[in-house]
Formats: sequence, structure tokens, C-alpha cells
Amino acid sequence: MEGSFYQHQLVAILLVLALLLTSSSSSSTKYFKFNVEWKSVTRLCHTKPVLTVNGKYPGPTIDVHEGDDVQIKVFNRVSRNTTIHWHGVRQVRTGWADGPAYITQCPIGAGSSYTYKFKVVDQRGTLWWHAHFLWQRASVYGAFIIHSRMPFPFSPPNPIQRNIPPIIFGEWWNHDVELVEKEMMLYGGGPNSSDAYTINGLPGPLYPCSTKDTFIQTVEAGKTYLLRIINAALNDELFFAVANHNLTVVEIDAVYTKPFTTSAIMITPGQTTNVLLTTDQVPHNSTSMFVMAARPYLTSVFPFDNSTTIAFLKYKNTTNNPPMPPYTLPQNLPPMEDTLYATQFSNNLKSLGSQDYPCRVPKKIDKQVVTTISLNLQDCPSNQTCKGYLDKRFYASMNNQSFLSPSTSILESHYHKLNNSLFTSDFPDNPPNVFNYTGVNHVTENMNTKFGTKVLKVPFGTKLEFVLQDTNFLNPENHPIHVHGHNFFIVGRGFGNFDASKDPKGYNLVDPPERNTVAVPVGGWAAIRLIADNPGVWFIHCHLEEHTSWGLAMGFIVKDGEDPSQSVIPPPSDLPPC
Ligand SMILES: *[C@@H]1O[C@H](CO)[C@@H](O)[C@H](O)[C@H]1NC(C)=O
Ligand SMILES: *[C@@H]1O[C@H](CO)[C@@H](O)[C@H](O)[C@H]1NC(C)=O
Ligand SMILES: *[C@@H]1O[C@H](CO)[C@@H](O)[C@H](O)[C@H]1NC(C)=O
Ligand SMILES: *[C@@H]1O[C@H](CO)[C@@H](O)[C@H](O)[C@H]1NC(C)=O
Ligand SMILES: *[C@@H]1O[C@H](CO)[C@@H](O)[C@H](O)[C@H]1NC(C)=O
Ligand SMILES: *[C@@H]1O[C@H](CO)[C@@H](O)[C@H](O)[C@H]1NC(C)=O
Ligand SMILES: *[C@@H]1O[C@H](CO)[C@@H](O)[C@H](O)[C@H]1NC(C)=O
Ligand SMILES: *[C@@H]1O[C@H](CO)[C@@H](O)[C@H](O)[C@H]1NC(C)=O
Ligand SMILES: *[C@@H]1O[C@H](CO)[C@@H](O)[C@H](O)[C@H]1NC(C)=O
Ligand SMILES: *[C@@H]1O[C@H](CO)[C@@H](O)[C@H](O)[C@H]1NC(C)=O
Ligand SMILES: [Cu+2]
Repeated sequence: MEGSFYQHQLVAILLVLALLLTSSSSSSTKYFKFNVEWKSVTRLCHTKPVLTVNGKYPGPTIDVHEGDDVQIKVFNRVSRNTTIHWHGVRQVRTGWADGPAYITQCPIGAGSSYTYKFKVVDQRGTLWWHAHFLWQRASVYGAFIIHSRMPFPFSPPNPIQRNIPPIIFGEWWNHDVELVEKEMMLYGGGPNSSDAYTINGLPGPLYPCSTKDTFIQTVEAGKTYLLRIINAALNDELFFAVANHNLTVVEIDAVYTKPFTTSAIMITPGQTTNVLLTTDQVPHNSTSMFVMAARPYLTSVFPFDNSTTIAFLKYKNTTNNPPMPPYTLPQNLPPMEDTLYATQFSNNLKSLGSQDYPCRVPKKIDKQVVTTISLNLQDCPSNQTCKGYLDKRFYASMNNQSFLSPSTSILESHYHKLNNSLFTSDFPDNPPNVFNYTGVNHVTENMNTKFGTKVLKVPFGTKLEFVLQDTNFLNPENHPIHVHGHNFFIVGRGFGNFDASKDPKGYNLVDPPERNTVAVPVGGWAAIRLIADNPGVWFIHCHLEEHTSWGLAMGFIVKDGEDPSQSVIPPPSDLPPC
């Protein structure tokens, strides 16, 4: 009797212990404080006030675990409005915490604060955060790392070294970025190009007065490192390569991929890519530091920053003679116009699709929306001089709609069922005019757009396909289209015009890549599928900031479902007012 009592007690204690252990290893709430503040920063011998979080450029890294509740108190200490977006975090039912100004919230005013509260569900890997107000993300950005609670599904020969900083690409302007944007919108021309690309905020030694501002990553020989790569540049897609080292892609946008080894990657603004790098070189005095380089993947004929940023991978325990100019770029870095490379790279991306991480691509759809993504030329107001092409001004559109930001939050309007004509739910399902989208280069014909705040509204659970069709208006370009609140599957891509009778036959419905930002091929199309299972108001837009400013965007409303668990949660009490 006694023995069995003790046994029961022991079992009970063990159970309690087990519960404690599981609960401590499952979810918890992680708190962060973000102060948005100015910081004087010098690069390329130019000193200017830079908008930062906590005085850091780039901003602090957020580390959380899968399943965690996250609370980030953002205190706005500058005389500007601001918001922060947690790029790629799905925000299930918590659209209030998504961040795009006037889509899901009014901005956080000067001297005010707002606490973003959300849960990180069924995502693991590297994402990032950035300001989502005007062009503030030029300097207000950082990594958002979600640590998995499950073992890494790949086992390279060496144990994986994870604790090295992410590699974040950005752009630096010697002058005030706010003015660059203002000037662009005022005169209708293209924006001034950045003066440098940066790796972790540092331009590297290929720029004037910049050698001391070079990122150096120290590694040990014979190991395998996980590099978390983020493109936070405003307006440029980038190629990235490391001299003498191949990269094995294992994850994109916080979703595992089938591993594939490549000599370089292409990454658009908005995307993240995790790669494994094995330090298998035999370092000696003259090559103990290897050049890591990023430069644009270019599809635009307009002026742009065509420079190259470099950093170094430095093997430990070598003489480490500092590398001397001239620096040799990695031979494996693709040329800037290498669309073939970019295409092959994108074609190699596949979902892992394992038992633990199944690929949940919708095999059938309920609705298809075909939309052009286009640059436009708008006639210049008669009292103005415009600096776009042919004395007109640039705009951009989806299905010939240039998105105008409303003056209060669409999510609030939708949630409270306000009839304040803030937006209309009639985003066209198809291009209003059918023409040869990628045929002759349209430059002089009527290239105007319509202006408005149009959203696509679908019932909860809709299995949706978007066909994103580039056009030759002005200049075909590779556009990185980002969807908030949902990941999607890239089931097809191609050049020329999407052919509804032929192209769906070639779709990959087995292991298409899953991500939150797709590079739509230059002069081509991409078909993406998603399940609209996250109720709320979401922004869909080009992640080239200049194109978003010109209106290459739309709203996307997923209605509440029948079940209370399929509805937007009530707004938090500290939601900023307009
Ligand atoms: C943009 O570039 C032009 C030409 O170099 C210059 O005059 C202008 O001041 C620049 N604007 C900004 C905001 O840097
Ligand atoms: C990278 O991979 C390619 C193709 O698999 C191979 O030919 C090359 O030798 C590799 N380079 C390095 C530095 O390992
Ligand atoms: C490396 O440098 C050291 C000291 O400068 C020299 O003694 C050694 O011979 C060099 N080794 C190689 C492989 O160049
Ligand atoms: C970058 O553009 C400038 C101005 O158009 C040009 O002079 C220069 O040669 C270009 N550099 C590269 C590396 O293409
Ligand atoms: C590097 O040098 C340190 C100190 O001399 C030594 O402890 C370590 O084992 C060396 N590492 C490698 C990879 O050689
Ligand atoms: C042009 O005219 C419009 C309408 O009268 C006015 O709002 C705008 O400020 C004027 N723009 C310039 C540059 O003078
Ligand atoms: C919203 O307001 C407009 C204009 O006042 C009106 O025409 C429309 O019927 C209203 N819609 C609803 C759903 O109340
Ligand atoms: C579109 O224009 C291109 C280039 O002129 C041509 O090759 C193609 O056949 C045209 N497509 C259609 C559907 O007319
Ligand atoms: C877009 O809308 C404008 C303004 O109504 C119109 O002039 C133009 O023809 C339309 N373009 C296309 C491609 O539908
Ligand atoms: C900040 O946003 C509020 C709400 O939209 C607006 O009323 C105010 O004018 C903005 N202030 C600045 C400095 O842009
Ligand atoms: Cu774009």
C-alpha cells in the first residue's frame, strides 16, 4: 500500500515536472521596447541625423521562439509620425499589430506610444521588421528571428553554427531620404539613387571614405554556418555571393526549402533567405579574408544605384593581413543584367514538403484575380513642371488603379462597419482593358491610370489565385510583390503574357515555394495561390518603395468567418487615433 502511494506521488511529481518543462519550453510572452529616435550617423564622410530604433542603425534584432506571444512597445520620440511592420509575421486575427499606416492603423504620433501584440504561429526562421510610414524604412529596420522548437530538418556533416549576426542589405543616401521622396512626389520624376548599398549598415571599402565602415564576419575553418540574409534595400533587388564559397539555400521567408546549392543568390526587397556556408577553404596569408559582395539585379532603364557593397569573411587563426585594394569581386557574383541567373535561381526554390513541414498549396481554387502591375505616365498638372519621361509624371498601378492612401485606417473602418467612403470594395478581377501587355514598349500612347482606394474583398477561407502580370508600359521590370497577413505559394512563373489556356497546365502543385514576397519576372507573370484564412485588412504592394509611392498597391479584405475564432480580435485600447 505504502509503496503504491509513493509510486503515485512520484508519478504525480513527475507529471507536474513534465508539465512545467513543457510549458516553459512552449510559449511565453516576450517583451521589447523600441524608441524611435534620431541618431547622428556618418557614412561616406557625410554626417546626418538618421531615424533609428534605440539609436541603432540597423535596428536591434528581435529573437523569439515559435509559439511565443510578443509585445513590442514602440515609443515615438521624434516629431514625425511612424509605424512598424513585422514583415512576414502572419498576424493571425491581429491585423491591428501589422503596421502599414492607414491600412491597419493610424500612425503613432510624436510623443505617443503603441504596443504591438501578436503571437508567432507556425513560422520559423528569419523575417524582419521595418517602419511602414513613407520611406522611413530606409533606416528603421532590423531582423526578426523565430527560433524553432523542433530540430533543424537538415543535417549537414558539421554541426551548424547559428549564432552569428544576420546579413542585412540596405541603402544609404548622403542626403535626407525624406527629401528624396518628397522631391520625387513633387516633380513626378524618379527618385535620386542611393549613394551606397550597405551590409549591416556599412557600405564597405569600395566607396569613398568608407574603408573603416566595413562589415567583417569572423569564422573558423571547417565549420558550417547559418547565414540569415535580409534585403532591406528600398528600391533594389540584389545579387549576393561569397568568394570561393557556395551557399546552400535552406529557408526563404521563414519557410524551409528543399536544400539546393548555388554560387549566388538573388534577393528582392522584402525577402529573406537562410543559407548554409561551409568554411572549407584552406586559408593562407594572402587569402584568409574572402569578399562577400552584393550588387543590384537590374531590370530598369532608369538611373539607379549601380554600385557594389562588400564585406569580408575572415578565417580565424590566420595571419590576417588586412586585405588591400584593389579588391577582387567574387567570380561567382552574377552581372547586373543577368535575368537568366535570377530566373534559374528562382526556379530552384521548392518547398521542403516533408511530413513535419507539408506543403499546403491549394490544389483547387475558388477565385482567380488577374492583375497587371504597371508603371504609368500621367499628364502633368498645367501649373507644374514634371520631371518624369516626356515632361509627364510617373505613377504605377495594379489593374490600372493607382492606390491612394486614405486618411484614416481601413481596418478600423472595416471592423466598425463605418460607411465613411474611405475605400471601395471593387478592385477589378481582371485588367479593365485587354492588350498585349508585354508586346511593344508603350511609351507615347495614353498611359494614364485611375486613382482610388480599391480593395478586393473575399469571404473567409477563399482559395485564391492571383496572376500578377507585368507590362511593358515605359519599362518592364522585375517587381517584388508583397502580401501582408498571408504566405502564398508561387505555382507558376513565366515570360510574356499569361495564357489562361496553357500556363496553368505547367503549375507546380506539389512543392512550390512558399513565401510572402514574389519576384514577378521582368516582362512576365507569376501565379500565386493562398488560402484567405486570416480575417482583416491587408496591404498588397510592390516592395520597391518608389513604386508603392506611385500607387503600385491594393487593399485585400478577408471577411470574418462564421466561427468566432475566425474573426478579427477587438482593437487594442492604445490603438493610435487619426
Ligand atoms: C537629387 O539630385 C539632384 C541632382 O544631383 C540634386 O540637385 C538634389 O538636391 C538631390 N535631392 C536630394 C533630396 O538629395
Ligand atoms: C560550387 O558548386 C559548383 C557546382 O556544384 C562547383 O562546380 C564548384 O566547385 C563549387 N565551388 C566551391 C567553391 O565549392
Ligand atoms: C605567412 O606569413 C608569415 C609571416 O608573415 C610567413 O612566415 C609565412 O611564410 C607565410 N605563409 C604563407 C603560406 O605565405
Ligand atoms: C554606373 O552608372 C554610371 C552612370 O550612368 C556609369 O558611369 C558607370 O559606368 C556605371 N558603373 C557600372 C559599374 O556599371
Ligand atoms: C585558434 O587558436 C586558438 C588559440 O591559439 C586555439 O585555441 C584554437 O584551437 C585555434 N582554432 C583553430 C580552428 O585552429
Ligand atoms: C497647382 O494648382 C493646384 C490647384 O489649383 C494647387 O493645389 C497646387 O498647389 C498648384 N501646384 C503648384 C506647384 O503650384
Ligand atoms: C454609404 O454612404 C453612401 C453615401 O452616403 C450611400 O450611398 C450608401 O448607400 C451607404 N452604404 C451603406 C451600406 O450604408
Ligand atoms: C505580343 O507582342 C510580342 C512582341 O511584339 C509578340 O511577339 C507577341 O506575339 C504578341 N502577343 C500577342 C498575344 O499578340
Ligand atoms: C487606365 O485608365 C485611364 C483613365 O481612365 C485610361 O485613360 C487608360 O486608357 C486606362 N488604361 C488601361 C491600360 O486600361
Ligand atoms: C500624423 O498623423 C496624423 C493622423 O493621421 C495626422 O493628423 C497628422 O497631420 C500627422 N502629422 C504629421 C507631422 O505628419
Ligand atoms: Cu515594383
